[in-house]
Amino acid sequence: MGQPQQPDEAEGGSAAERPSLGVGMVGYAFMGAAHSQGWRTVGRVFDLARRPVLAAVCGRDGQAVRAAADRLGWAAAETDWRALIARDDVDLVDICTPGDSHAEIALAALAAGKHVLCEKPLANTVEEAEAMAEAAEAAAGRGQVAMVGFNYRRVPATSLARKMVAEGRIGALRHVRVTYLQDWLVDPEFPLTWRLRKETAGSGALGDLGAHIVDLAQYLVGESLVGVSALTETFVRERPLPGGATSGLSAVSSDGVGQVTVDDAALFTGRFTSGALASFEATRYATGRKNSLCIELNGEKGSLAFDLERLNELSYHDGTEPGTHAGFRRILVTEPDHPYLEAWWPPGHGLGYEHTFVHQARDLVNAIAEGSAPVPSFADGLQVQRVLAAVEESAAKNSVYTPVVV
Ligand code: SOE
Repeated sequence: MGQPQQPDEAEGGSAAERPSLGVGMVGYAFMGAAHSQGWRTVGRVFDLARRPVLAAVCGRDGQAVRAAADRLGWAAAETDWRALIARDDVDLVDICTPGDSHAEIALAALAAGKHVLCEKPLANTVEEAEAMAEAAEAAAGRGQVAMVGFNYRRVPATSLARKMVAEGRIGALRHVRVTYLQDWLVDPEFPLTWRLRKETAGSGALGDLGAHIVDLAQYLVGESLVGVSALTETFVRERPLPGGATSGLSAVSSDGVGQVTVDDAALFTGRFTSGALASFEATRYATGRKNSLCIELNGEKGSLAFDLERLNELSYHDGTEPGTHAGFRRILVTEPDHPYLEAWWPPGHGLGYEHTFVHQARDLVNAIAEGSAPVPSFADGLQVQRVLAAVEESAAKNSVYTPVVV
């Protein structure tokens, strides 16, 4: 079994004296591995008032979770999330499971007095998200914090873009254009995993990718979407079960195949409070696009553009410059005075996807240490959930403009 990760005590010597923050994580697949990386690294890079300790990881399969604990650096393994929450060495519960268990685990953790980090989308339904936001608000009064894992806010370039929008560098906003494209479902023989069933995932590309871009757009703009018009589609409606008819999903199938009950793609337009217009595309069928997230904002005075495949860069056009030499310029976001970068490498030595989870851990630990409210809060996660619900409602009515219920 791995030992709890400690910050480098040789440097400065004081880190080990800081009060620890015991983390307990539920789930250890892709997101669990990414969060583990964040927890392992954060105290070694950033100067934190609390010292994160990877106390225990939880999963249903005892052998597999013990192997994951060793691999990912967790001190102990649990097979029941209730036992994880009950541990005295766990102060913070990090939820990295499919959406169908977010609400139950988060509500129990908050009731037990723990801080909570929950992967996106916050829940599978608006009702669950409402209960979670309500519980988080009550827990805040008891000094607990709850945050949603919208990690793309934590790319230095997107944080810089937010700062530039807030400073008025692009002026009054007119357009937002966002796409989040993947292609892992193009093959009709790709198996029916939990992500393709409504009861586990809530929705498909909409909740998985759409949730990210709705949050990112609203964060960058600093406003909420007030209404949407949407189309969704499920291109391949039946898929082979993983492992054939004997797999855990066999209840939903006959002859080794099962129904896809979520969307494969979601397209929608939206309106922000200020009247700015937005378009969104989230799909798992964009052949050749692996994890392509692009966002562009056009304002009266300028434009900003970000591409996750070039995440150390931000494009900026200053529309107030003389037309003779105006144009988009590439800001290399690796300077020490750029967001998060004071603690990393010398200028020009870029960061990657995994650093967003380190930054997420930093912001959460800081909020806990300072007793401040972390963002995105569960209330922010609920608002995104309401946008997703409006998208589904609009799509069901063939794109009728649907207000986001506040
Ligand atoms: C889906 O393919 C997925 O893993 C999402 O669940 C993540 O949130 C996203 O960051 C990458 O893609």
